[in-house]
Amino acid sequence: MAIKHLVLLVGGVGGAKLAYGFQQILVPEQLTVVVNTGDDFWHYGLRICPDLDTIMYTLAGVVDRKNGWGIQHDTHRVLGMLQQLGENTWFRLGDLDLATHIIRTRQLQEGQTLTQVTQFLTQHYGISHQILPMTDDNVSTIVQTREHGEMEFQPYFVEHRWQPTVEALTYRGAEQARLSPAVLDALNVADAVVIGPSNPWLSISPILNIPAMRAALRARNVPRIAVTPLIGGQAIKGPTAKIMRELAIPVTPASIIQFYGDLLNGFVYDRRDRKPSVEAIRLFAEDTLMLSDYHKSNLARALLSIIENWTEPS
Ligand code: FO1
Repeated sequence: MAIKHLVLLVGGVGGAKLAYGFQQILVPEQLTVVVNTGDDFWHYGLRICPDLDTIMYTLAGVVDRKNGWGIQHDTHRVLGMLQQLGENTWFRLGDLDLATHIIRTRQLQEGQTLTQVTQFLTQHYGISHQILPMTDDNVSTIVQTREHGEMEFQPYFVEHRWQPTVEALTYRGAEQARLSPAVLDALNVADAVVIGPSNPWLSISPILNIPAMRAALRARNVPRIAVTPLIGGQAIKGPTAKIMRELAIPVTPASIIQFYGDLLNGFVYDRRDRKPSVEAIRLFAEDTLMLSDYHKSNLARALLSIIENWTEPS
């Protein structure tokens, strides 16, 4: 069966690689990328949506490939001047990147939803595939740390380089958050849902903690497949393994499967790893290390083949 519509749930850099892979092999009508907004925050009076921008810049082909976020060849003159004026410039905003935040902030203040603003920005960046924030309501990931108590996400992740010890995570606003009509429409027509290899605790949980999202996923009797964020007991980038250790969770793909629970009916682990000993879910071994654009499309193609060959048990 050829796929009609795939919904991809993602966070930032890791998820962006898989989104790029799907962008290469699916036409715009076949793909919606739903993005975590739990990392969003206000900075210098601007609304910054790091994961949305990472996905947007990646699909527009302008992302800084070294960092995985921000715009390639950007300069930091504004940041330099802010530093001269005595600011602690821990969050590195590029000069070109600032334009996105200025436009977004103004449009939000004029009363547009984040979905509408994102549609405007993606159109102007020449992206045809649909990128949607997980919700138009405010959700903030809050990190409870041993050293500093409760921290907002960006100070934890960027200013403190995810070094504080995580004791717990909460997703402020998620319980009350609603799904936008655009996200609901995409889920209603989806014949597959893929959870990208993003950090389950930091990037995917904010999405799944919206009750309507969990309900919409459970209502879809379609392949719901997560891609492992771990290879050989390590995260490719970022603190997934570190956070799992701090939360006393074994750093294995089986723990990720357990974490997602009944929201999944399929899981892709890395072919370098041993098959997780988990029943009641379909397991697939693939090369999940997306070092090049070729690997990104290959993983997307492998997922598509899994979905197209999916048959419900009779
Ligand atoms: N990540 C960093 O590690 N350091 C930064 O200074 C930084 C700045 C930044 C600016 C704009 C943007 O859209 C993203 C930025 N990121 C930065 C990435 C980002 O904050 C995190 O990778 C995500 O929130 C986690 O997915």
